[in-house]
Amino acid sequence: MAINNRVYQNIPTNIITGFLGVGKTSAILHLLAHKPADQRWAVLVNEFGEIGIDGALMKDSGAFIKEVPGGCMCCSSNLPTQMALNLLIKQAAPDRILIEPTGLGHPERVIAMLREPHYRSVLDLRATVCLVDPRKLSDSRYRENPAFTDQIALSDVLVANRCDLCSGDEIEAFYRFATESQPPKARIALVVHGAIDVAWLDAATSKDRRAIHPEAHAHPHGEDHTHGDTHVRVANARWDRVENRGDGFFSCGWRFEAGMQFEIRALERLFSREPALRMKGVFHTDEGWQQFNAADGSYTARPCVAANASIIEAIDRSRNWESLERGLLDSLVR
Ligand SMILES: Nc1nc2c(ncn2[C@@H]2O[C@H](COP(=O)(O)OP(=O)(O)OP(=O)(O)O)[C@@H](O)[C@H]2O)c(=O)[nH]1
Ligand SMILES: [Mg+2]
Repeated sequence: MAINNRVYQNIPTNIITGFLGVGKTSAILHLLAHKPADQRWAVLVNEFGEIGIDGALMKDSGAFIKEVPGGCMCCSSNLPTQMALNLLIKQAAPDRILIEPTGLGHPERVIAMLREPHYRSVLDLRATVCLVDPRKLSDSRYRENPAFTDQIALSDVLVANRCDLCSGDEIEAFYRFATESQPPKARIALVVHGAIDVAWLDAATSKDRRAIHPEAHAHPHGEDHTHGDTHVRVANARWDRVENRGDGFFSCGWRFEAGMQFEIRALERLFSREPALRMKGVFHTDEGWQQFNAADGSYTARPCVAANASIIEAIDRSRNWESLERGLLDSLVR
């Protein structure tokens, strides 16, 4: 591919998959911190919610980041993703590209898009890495979810993350499951906080991996899959909210102008009440800018670089955002 007369060829590219909140962004941050110092890496991140948060979470990583918010990469139409990818290649001229699809996304179409003739000589698609929380393997709500099972099935490298929260039995069950996978995984590993090894990105790939639910995303945009069918409610000049839904999940994002300040203690109380299945945000607080990140019943909060606005995204299995919104508004400094 030639962009501005410069030819880009065979850029090593990896997809980092895994279900909502498993630790994909943590893994990418770990990889960026451990990459060869003389290389420039770029990240393409796709989020289910309309307000991208991961870009802000990775802002101080030093890498070139591009976000495609609002749906999953495969069906938020390939066009915005391809445009973002082309721009990322042109602007960053990267030595490697890491791609984080949404945790609710089915990886098959993403892999197919990257193998299209247009990208064949540009991208060198290396190992697909999937992170999985071993505790979820025994939960039928996850095992029956096509995106969850096919993220695992289509991965070359299968990594158990969040191992600090797992029992010995859960780790053992993961290991048994992973070693029985066919075709065999190139690498099976146990980590915490996404501490994956840079070398695993170049593990052997296999074109024989097949999706268990190939039909899962081969859909016209229908009743239960309305990515892009967003609902925006502008509350007033200082904040607004935007909703989306698809695959049985609902998302809601809020944007508060930077001049509005949150009480950090009130946010801590709000996040510890677990108001949604997945919630993350970047807030201007009375103790500076802070990122909050909640998944699976616990949350982390840490200082971060300033953003243009406080941004919050929540994902849940039902759409009832009123009490969370009230909680956010009640957390504002008066
Ligand atoms: N206890 C524990 N927490 C972890 C681990 N890995 C990640 N986390 C935390 O889990 C939360 C979600 O991590 P992310 O890296 O944002 O997960 P993600 O898969 O990128 O999330 P989405 O992009 O929203 O799907 C954060 O608060 C992390 O700090 C781990 O191994 N152990
Ligand atoms: Mg993420």
